[in-house]
Amino acid sequence: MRMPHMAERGPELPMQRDLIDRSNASLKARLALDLESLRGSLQRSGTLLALDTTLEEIMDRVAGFEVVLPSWGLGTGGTRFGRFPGPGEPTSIFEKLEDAALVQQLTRGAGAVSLHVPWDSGASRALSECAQGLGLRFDAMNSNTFQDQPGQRLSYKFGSLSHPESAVRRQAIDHNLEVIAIGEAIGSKALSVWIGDGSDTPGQSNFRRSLERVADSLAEIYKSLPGDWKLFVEYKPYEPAFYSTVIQDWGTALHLCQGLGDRAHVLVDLGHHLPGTNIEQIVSRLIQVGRLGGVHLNDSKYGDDDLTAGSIRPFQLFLIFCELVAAEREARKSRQMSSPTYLIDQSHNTRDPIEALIVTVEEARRAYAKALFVDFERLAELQDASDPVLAELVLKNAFETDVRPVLAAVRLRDGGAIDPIGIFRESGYRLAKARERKPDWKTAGGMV
Ligand code: PSV
Ligand code: MN
Repeated sequence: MRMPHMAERGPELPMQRDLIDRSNASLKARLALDLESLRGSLQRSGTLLALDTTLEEIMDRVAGFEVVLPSWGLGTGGTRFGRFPGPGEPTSIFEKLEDAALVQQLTRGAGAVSLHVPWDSGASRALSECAQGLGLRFDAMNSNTFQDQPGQRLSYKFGSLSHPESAVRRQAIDHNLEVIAIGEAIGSKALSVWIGDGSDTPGQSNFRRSLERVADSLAEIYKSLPGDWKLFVEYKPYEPAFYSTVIQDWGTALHLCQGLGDRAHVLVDLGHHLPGTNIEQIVSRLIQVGRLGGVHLNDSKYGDDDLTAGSIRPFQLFLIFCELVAAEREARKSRQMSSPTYLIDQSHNTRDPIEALIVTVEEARRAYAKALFVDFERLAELQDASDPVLAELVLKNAFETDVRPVLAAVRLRDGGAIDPIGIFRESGYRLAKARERKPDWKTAGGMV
């Protein structure tokens, strides 16, 4: 008997199809009612007419909106005080891909994974085959020169791409080149660079010389970037350095990108801002100058950068998506801007990482879907008429639209789950994995 090729039989997915179908069947009728009630309310308010769209068109746009899963978010992260991995967590990149495929199978909104090297190690061919077999793609590659690895020749204790010694900078540059090579072999098209370089005390390092050294090091990396790749430069105000960070804000990241060339873009990690920062305005500025490469989705309450996107400030997330959707609309007309990459970058310390990621995919799509309900033409008129009250109402009306039926209907239509968390719990996936996977307390989980 001829064995069907993978492309014919489709990917082998982690969750049994009939479990999803059974759950969906029991929830379908209620979802249809909820969707019709939303359609009715949008018709009564004149929203669909004003936007010159249909609920089906909105659903298609939401279905096309995907986020990338971070390999490092598939295991328990932890803080510097400790880490509490749960049973059945992945112990290798291959097991992480299996869990990522489950998130994608249930949500249908996360078909790609971002790798972090050397946290993720595996032969390129095996990685490609595994991802392909699970129906996943690889997105941006992340280098890591913010830690020393066992057996590493020179230390990054006093910096990597900005280190005063050229040999350390060379080692860090070479690491980035290796990451690009791995990425090329597995079909990635972007390198994200985030460095922890900085200082802990005034006088420790020279601001200008450190930045010049980073610019020179990045130029070396950029020189070797394949023609169809992008370089993302990520900024962060502090941590691990607590006095000064070399790439501390979007202005510095933009300065570096502009010095590098057209394929260098700024990566905005939502958690990498001091409290109160107007992140939506930063996003807008970067769109305006054509340098927004991607967004790392997460949220922050104090100074952390690892809480679940939308869990603390959902209105801010919505406003960020308003900027992105407005730019998308304009780009669709002028066919300009290539859309930024949306990656999740958060650490799951007490929640099951799979559940946290399922929730985050939903949160990102929720913010995106709500932004699709903004009447941008009306908003522009009100802005020109200097009418802040009605302008705010345009945004609030969209923000308060309950898009849950849209999100669930899109998942159902695309073969996912109406109730992904419910199915995940009912399936006993973790328990089954706990029997199969051999936890290694040194390597299991996320940020290790
Ligand atoms: C740093 O805090 C960061 O946001 C960078 O994107 C890293 O690659 C990631 O988190 C994982 O530590
Ligand atoms: Mn990040």
